[in-house]
Amino acid sequence: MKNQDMALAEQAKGILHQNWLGTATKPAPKLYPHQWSWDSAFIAMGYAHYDQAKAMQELRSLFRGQWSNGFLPHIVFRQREVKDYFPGPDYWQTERSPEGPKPHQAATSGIIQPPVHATAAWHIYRHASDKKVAKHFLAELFPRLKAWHWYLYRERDIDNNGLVYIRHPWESGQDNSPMWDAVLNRIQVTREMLPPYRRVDLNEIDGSHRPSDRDYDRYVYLMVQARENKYAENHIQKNFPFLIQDVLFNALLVKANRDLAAIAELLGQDAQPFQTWANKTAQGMNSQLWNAEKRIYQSYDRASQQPIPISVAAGFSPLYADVPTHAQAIQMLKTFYDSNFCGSGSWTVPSCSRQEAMFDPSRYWRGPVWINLNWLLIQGFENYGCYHEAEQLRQNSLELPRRSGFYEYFNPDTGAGLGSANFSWTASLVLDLLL
Ligand code: 2M8
Repeated sequence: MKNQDMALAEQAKGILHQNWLGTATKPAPKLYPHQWSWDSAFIAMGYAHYDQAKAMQELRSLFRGQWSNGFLPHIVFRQREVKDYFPGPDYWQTERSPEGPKPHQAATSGIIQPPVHATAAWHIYRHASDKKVAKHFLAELFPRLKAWHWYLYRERDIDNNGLVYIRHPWESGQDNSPMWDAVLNRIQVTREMLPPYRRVDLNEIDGSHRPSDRDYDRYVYLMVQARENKYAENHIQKNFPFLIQDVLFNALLVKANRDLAAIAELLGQDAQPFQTWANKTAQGMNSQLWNAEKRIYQSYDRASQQPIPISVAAGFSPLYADVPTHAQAIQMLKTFYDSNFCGSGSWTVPSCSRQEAMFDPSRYWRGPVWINLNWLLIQGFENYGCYHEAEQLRQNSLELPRRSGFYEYFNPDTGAGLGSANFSWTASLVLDLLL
């Protein structure tokens, strides 16, 4: 490894070390002081290269927050003494669900995040220095992973076409993506309809780099609606204003099912159910989420039964899960070049196409580069033999933190770091790219 790469890897390990809470890793020093679901999966994949015990611990501790119905919450509140995160447990009130954890067991949120966990578990095994211990770990986690995927298909595959829905923008992981604008605009909210709240994220970060207050009101509204329904999906689905069959969520689920099948095989268990789920979701994506005209996958607004005609970087994520045919992949590559997802003098990949009117190079999920999306697309390009694109994207993904630091996201025009400094998944995925 080159000296500059060695130095970058050491810095990345230092960040994970600083963000370690004793049993789990927080995503960022101050902005995100607890344990987040998909962050933990990405973080575990970084640890897997140099500290197998921590990698396993990261996932184990996350699954301690799992509900009795398999639901894996998007936050496990780790530091009960840390009050400065909004919304905390008092807002989620997950005790309203008979399936939520009891207060003495864990405090969690009432929404989920993209299912990268079986992928992380399999990744830990693949890179493990002690395979025996890693196999034992997989055997321990397997029932929990199965319960998690089964929850998704049982409770969220509303049309029985393999497409799992999300019911909150936070469930997508891409909170204020322009994809959600039209759907959120339909929701009429007044302050009287909301519990009093204060945004603590703005203590840390410039408001023009975060979601708007208008969006936050709608996030809080949707949180309250789910809790009023006691988190029972059969009630929530009836006429919830935000029900989306999201590309990224479903693509990651396809991949996670394939990885769960690999785990099952290793453990001598039946792998077929997970392959069947993977194929069903992949088919659902190809029939409902593929936009042949725009040559990219786009999410579907299930509440109003309409496609969401916005092109975002996550629209390429099906490449990562081997969902498109080779012919579709060639079409997607054209979009990658034509729709200003890349271009000379700019950093790839902006999270939203520059051709979209709502593209904003510094506002969170509306344009900035995110290392986790890049990491997915690098593998997606490799899957389809696009090694040149993969290598360019890899270089970009290393050069951004090298120049600007391990930021949460980056301005695609200037490469400047935005959001929180010392962000864990930027560090862990850089490690995965390097080691
Ligand atoms: C962001 O989401 C949280 C809400 O869960 C927030 O804005 O407070 C998103 O970028 C999400 O994808 C990420 O998991 C989380 C923690 O890094 O932050």
